[in-house]
Amino acid sequence: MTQPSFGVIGLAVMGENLALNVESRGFPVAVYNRTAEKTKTFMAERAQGKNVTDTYTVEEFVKALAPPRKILVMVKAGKPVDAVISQLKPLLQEGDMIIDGGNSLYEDTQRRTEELEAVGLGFMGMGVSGGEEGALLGPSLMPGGTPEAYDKVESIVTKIAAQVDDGPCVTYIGPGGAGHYVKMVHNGIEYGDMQLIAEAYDLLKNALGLNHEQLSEVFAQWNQTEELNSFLIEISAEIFKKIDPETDRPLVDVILDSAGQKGTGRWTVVSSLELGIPIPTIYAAVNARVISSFKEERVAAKEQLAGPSGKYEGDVQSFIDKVRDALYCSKMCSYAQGMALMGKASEEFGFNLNLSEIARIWKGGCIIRAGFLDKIKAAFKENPKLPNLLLAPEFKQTILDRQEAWREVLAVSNQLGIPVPAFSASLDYFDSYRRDRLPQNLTQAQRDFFGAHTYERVDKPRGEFFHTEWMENS
Ligand code: NBP
Repeated sequence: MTQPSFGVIGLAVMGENLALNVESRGFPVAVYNRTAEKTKTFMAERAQGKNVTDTYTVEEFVKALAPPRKILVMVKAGKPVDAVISQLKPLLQEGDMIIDGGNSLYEDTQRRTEELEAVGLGFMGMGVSGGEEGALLGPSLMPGGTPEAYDKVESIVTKIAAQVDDGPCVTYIGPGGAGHYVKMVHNGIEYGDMQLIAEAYDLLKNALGLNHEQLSEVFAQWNQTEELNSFLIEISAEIFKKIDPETDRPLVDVILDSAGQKGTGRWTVVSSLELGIPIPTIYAAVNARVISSFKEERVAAKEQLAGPSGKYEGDVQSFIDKVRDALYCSKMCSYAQGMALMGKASEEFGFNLNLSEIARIWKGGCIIRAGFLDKIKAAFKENPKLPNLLLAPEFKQTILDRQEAWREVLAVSNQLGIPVPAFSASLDYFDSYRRDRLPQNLTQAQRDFFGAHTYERVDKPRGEFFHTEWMENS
C-alpha cells in the first residue's frame, strides 16, 4: 500500500465523509480522532477494505504520513482547532501543511496562518459546504491561503469537489482568512434563503390554508422554474411529504418551531456592521431564529397581544404566483447584500475575491446551490466591479417586473398579521437603494442640533461641512 501523504483529523460526520471522498478519488488517507472508539467504529463500519490507515495518537498519525504532509482538520471550530494545531506543530516539518476545513472564524484563520507560516509550515482555511452528503460525494470548497499552498492541494480538492457544467466547485479564493470569510457569507446567505422559504411556507399555509400535499406540489413546481430551482426548495418539497409514524401527522407540523444556530449567520452580521455594508435580509433571518427560540414567551404573549387573523380571500393560484415572485425578488436582494459584503471585505482585507468564480463554485455541492447562481456568475463576469447585483441586466428587469406582486404579498401579510421579516427587509432594502433622497437629512439636522456634528448641503460641494445654532432667533 502506498504511504499516504494526506490525513484527516476529526472523524465526526464531516471528517469521516471527506476521508472516504478523498480515498475514493485514488488518494490513500490516514485518519485520527481524539476518541479512539470513533476511529475503530469508522474503520469497522465504513472504511473496511479501503485505502485508509487508522492511527490512535497524533504522533502515530504524523508518522503514518509521507512528507510533505497535507493534514485536513475537521474538528469543532474554536478552541479544538487550536488544540489540534498545538499538538501537530512540534511534530511537523517544513513544507507540511495543515488545512482547517471547519467553520472557523476568518480572523482566527488569519492568526493561525501567521503563526504557522512563521515556523515554515503551510496553513489553509478552507470552507466546506454540503453537509454530510456533500462531504462524501462532492462538496463546494472555499480554500484560502497562499497561492503556493493552494497549488499543493489543487490536484486533490479539484477531484473531491462537486462537479458542475463549468468545472469543479472549488477555486483559489484568496489569502489568509479569505476562504473562511467567503464560507461565512455563504452561510449568512443560507440563513437568508431558509428564512425566505419559511416565510413563503407560512403564507401558503396560513394565508391560503394549503395542506401539506399541496405545499409539496407547489414547492416541487417552483423547483422546476429557472429562478427558484435549488437544493433548499427541492428538500422543502420532500419535507412536506414526510409523515410522522408516531402521530400520523405531517412531520413538519410536529417539529418545534424554535430554530438553532451555530454562529456563522451572526458573524456575517457582525462583519457587515463593522464594514458598513447593509445586509438587512440576512440580519432579519438571524433575528427570526432568535425570536423563534423564545417559544414559551411567545405562547404567553399570544394570550395578551391580539392581532388580525383570517385567510386571504382572493384567487388562490394567483396569490401562490405572487408569493413565488416575492420570494424571488427577496432572494435577489439577499444575494445582492451578500455579494456587496464580500466586495467590501475584498477591498478592506486585500482578499482580491473573484465574485463570478465564487458564484460558480456555489452552483453545486453546497446548501445554497441553485440555478440562478449561473446568472450571478455571468453578471460579475460581465462587470467585476458591479456596485450592486440589482443593477445587473439579468436581475434589474426581473425585479422591476415583479415588484408589484411583491408589494401586494407584503400588504396581505401585514393585513393578516403574518410576520415576513425577511421579505420586508428585502423590500425596504430595494426601496432604500433605489431612492435618490432618503430622510437622513433630518437625522443630520438632529445630530447637528444636539451634538454639533455638522452637515453637508445639497447646494454645496461634498466635503464642506456646516453647523447651525438651531435655537438662535427661533
Ligand atoms: P463537530 O463540529 O461536531 O466536531 C466534532 C469533532 O471535533 C470530533 O471529531 C471531536 O472529537 C473533535 N474535537 C472536539 Br469537539 N474537541 C476536540 C479537541 N479538543 N481535540 C481534538 N478533537 C476535538 O463535527 P462536524 O459536524 O463533522 O463538523 C466539523 C467542522 O466542519 C465544524 O467546524 C463544523 O462547523 C464544520 N461543518 C459542518 C457541517 C455539517 O453539516 N455538520 C457542514 C460544513 C461545515 P471526539 O470524537 O474526540 O469528541
